[in-house]
Amino acid sequence: MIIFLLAFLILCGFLSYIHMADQWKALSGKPTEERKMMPEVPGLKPANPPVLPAPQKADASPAFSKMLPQRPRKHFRRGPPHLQIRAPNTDSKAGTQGDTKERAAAPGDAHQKENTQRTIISWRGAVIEPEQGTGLPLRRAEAPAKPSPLVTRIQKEPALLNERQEGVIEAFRHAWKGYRQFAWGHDELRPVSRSFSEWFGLGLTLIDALDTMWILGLKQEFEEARTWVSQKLNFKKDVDVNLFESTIRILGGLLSTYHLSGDRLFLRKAKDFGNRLMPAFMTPSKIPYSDVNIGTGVAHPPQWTSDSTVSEVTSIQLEFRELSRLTGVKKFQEAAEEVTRHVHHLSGKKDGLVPMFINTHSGSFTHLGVFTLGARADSYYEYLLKQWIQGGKQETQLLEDYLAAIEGIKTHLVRHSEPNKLTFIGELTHDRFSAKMDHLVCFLPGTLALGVHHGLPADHMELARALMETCYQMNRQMETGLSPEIVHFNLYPPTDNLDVKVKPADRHNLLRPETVESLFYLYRTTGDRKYQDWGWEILQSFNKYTRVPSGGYTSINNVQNPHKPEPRDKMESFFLGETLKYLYLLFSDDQNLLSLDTYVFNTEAHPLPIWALS
Ligand code: DMJ
Repeated sequence: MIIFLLAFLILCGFLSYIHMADQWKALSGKPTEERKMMPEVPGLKPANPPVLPAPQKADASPAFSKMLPQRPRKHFRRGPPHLQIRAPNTDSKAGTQGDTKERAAAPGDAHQKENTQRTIISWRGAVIEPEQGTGLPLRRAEAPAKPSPLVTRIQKEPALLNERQEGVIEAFRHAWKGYRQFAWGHDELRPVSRSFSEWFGLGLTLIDALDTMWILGLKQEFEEARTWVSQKLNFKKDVDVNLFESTIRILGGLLSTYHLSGDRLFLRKAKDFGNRLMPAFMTPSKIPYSDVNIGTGVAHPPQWTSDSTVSEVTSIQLEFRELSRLTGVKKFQEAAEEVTRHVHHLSGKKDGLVPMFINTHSGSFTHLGVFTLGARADSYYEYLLKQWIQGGKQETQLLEDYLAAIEGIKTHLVRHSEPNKLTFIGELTHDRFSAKMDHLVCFLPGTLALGVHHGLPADHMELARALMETCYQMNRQMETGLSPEIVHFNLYPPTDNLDVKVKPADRHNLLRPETVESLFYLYRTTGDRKYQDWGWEILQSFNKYTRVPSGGYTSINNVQNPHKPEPRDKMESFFLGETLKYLYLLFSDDQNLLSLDTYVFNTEAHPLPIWALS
């Protein structure tokens, strides 16, 4: 009897074990795909990281000299594609555009031969439905936008490309080749190790590069990326994003791509993403937190402080305002403009200059007395001007703050270096001047020139030209021809002939756009071809010292050592979103290619329409 009972109990235990094991397997198997998608953000490591081909050592030869672009060919016609305006596509409306076309080589398949013949795909970004597209802008978020003739005009008139534009296209293709092969759908390419890195886990480079592909006329690449957005981009993820960075790159990228392509997929994605960012504004002061979890809707400041960065909270307005205008949903614009109004009235400024931090509880500036045009303050100034332009030059408070700030800059931060008297922008710490200038500050000559283009005082242009020369010299005086992250200017005659000194910790170059961004504005507004020549020199330096043979470009550690620039193994998304786009536009002689009278570029180089006066 006892033996029988024991045997029965063992049998029952065995059967229930099999049943439970099946359930465990089902439970742990289900989220596998989700885990693969999880970003590698601090404190949120994927349990099961995506499988990649084992990284191989790339030829990290410092000179990369064999990889210099071939002498570009003579003029020939290309550029933005001829597009057919088709009848509305039901597929597109449903948000499930077929994307059924076969491809010989799937992106991210590192084993696939690059020269595999691919099926020619049609250009579908052109589906422009009568009720969609770039709106004739309204000043306020009162109604959804109407279609704009701008979109079709850009597409119908292929530009005459010159050799230098061809050089940019070649560089873009090389960068894209690396991203496509080794980092497809991930945030950033690590070109040397032929792998990728994640920041938000949202395909950052792909989204940042969408409108660049459109502008450069890279149909096939655009279409393939669009398919990824349609099928794989999912914002329903338990992941923290930085409000500012994701706004300027993702929201800005989606909105501008919608405007250029007229494809509502991008607007739908932008609206979804914008909604997920909104919890960031739920703070006691309405000054948004730096981070927000787009899956859970929980927003928070950085771990070490309840402060936000001033440039971050004041450089999301172009995008949120435009999102409201397009969707008719007012909350985006209202939340962003509340911040602008609040900062406008705050004390703690010095002749229009703002501190670098602001507290999300009290709403006051913190760390008072420190003023810079570099990191943490830079785009506050840029967005004052650009919002004023975006809104049809109606919002005089923005203009007043901008003009006051430029006077503050002239009074407190502008100096001249020795021996060559380069005009530069330094920093102020409790009334002590420091001759330190971030490369980030090189956005300023372009912004000043843009203001003059829109009717602001002509003396701003003098400062713009002088600063442009300085930013060029920050590149030129380096052995690689590429600017370091930070320079210090000599205020007294040095023993050598150089105006610029670089500290060992500041010698890196992250493929940033600011110098070429300003060159674009200076060329557009003056027509002086030397700015194109300077941009061409910089592109050649990128090709010589940062290009990775197997695909992609890399940040480098030492711009002063042409023999050993030390690749950092990362291609930032803004290299495709901004640097190459601005170079392409700089080399164009077509003033109507994204005219400064029609578009305003956000701080990540995504063009948004200027609202027409109603
Ligand atoms: C970009 O994300 C934007 O240009 C931003 O305004 C500053 N930093 C990078 C480029 O340097």
